[in-house]
Amino acid sequence: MAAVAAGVALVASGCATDVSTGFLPSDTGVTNRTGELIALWNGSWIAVLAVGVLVWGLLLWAIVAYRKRKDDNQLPVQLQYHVPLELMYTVIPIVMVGVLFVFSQRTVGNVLDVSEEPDLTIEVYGKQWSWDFNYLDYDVYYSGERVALTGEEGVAEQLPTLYLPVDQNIQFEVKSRDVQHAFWIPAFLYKSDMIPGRTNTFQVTPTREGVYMGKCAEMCGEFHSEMLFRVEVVSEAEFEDEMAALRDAGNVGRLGDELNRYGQPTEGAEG
Ligand SMILES: [Cu+2]
Repeated sequence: MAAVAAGVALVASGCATDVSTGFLPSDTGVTNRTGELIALWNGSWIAVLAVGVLVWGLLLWAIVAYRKRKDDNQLPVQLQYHVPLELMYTVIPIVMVGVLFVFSQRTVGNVLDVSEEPDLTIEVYGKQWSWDFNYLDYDVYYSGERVALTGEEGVAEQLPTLYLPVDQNIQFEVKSRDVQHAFWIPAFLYKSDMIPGRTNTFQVTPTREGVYMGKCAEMCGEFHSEMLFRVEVVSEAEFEDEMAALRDAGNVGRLGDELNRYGQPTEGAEG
């Protein structure tokens, strides 16, 4: 009962405090996807917690109500091969998994839907241990270098920076130059594997200006932990300035497959 009480208290206290930093995530405004992703996450937790409370309650009830009493040395009624009971505890879990599957599949389907025409396409290469960003519509690129985490001040500002214009539908085409990596902006609540020889594609519209952190989410070698980047979601005008700055710096063109470790070509987008 203590565990149940603690669980209920945790949920209750989370709901009572500031919603944006509460027990359940609720900051839905970072991208056009974060609302439904948070709804899926929170809905799943509420569902499994409800099932948990029911199961713990039944367990405790059975333990207490059917405990062995003094002078009671009879075996209780035996229920093996009780077909209705066995059907029940086969069918109910299947239904529960089915419900979680349907909701997950619906949300993932929306996140992976790339049928809309993007406003902007950015090609991202992961490489041991940094990132290349090709802004295809502007024919400019940025080539990142690993920044050693020395513990000194100001290192975060030196990280490779990916610029994104706010309120534009951006198509990401993520690839790898060498081994498997994963492109992850935690605040966007989505990560995409980067697999040598393949292209993974998704679209997202950042809806709030700000600075976010990005990282590699697939153990990829010695300096995996330093494979970091910054994301700046900026106004259209600022974004144009950054593109012009890349052009002025001579970063014209695209860093393509020819720089891959084995020169392997990357195949087109797969759904
Ligand atoms: Cu990596």
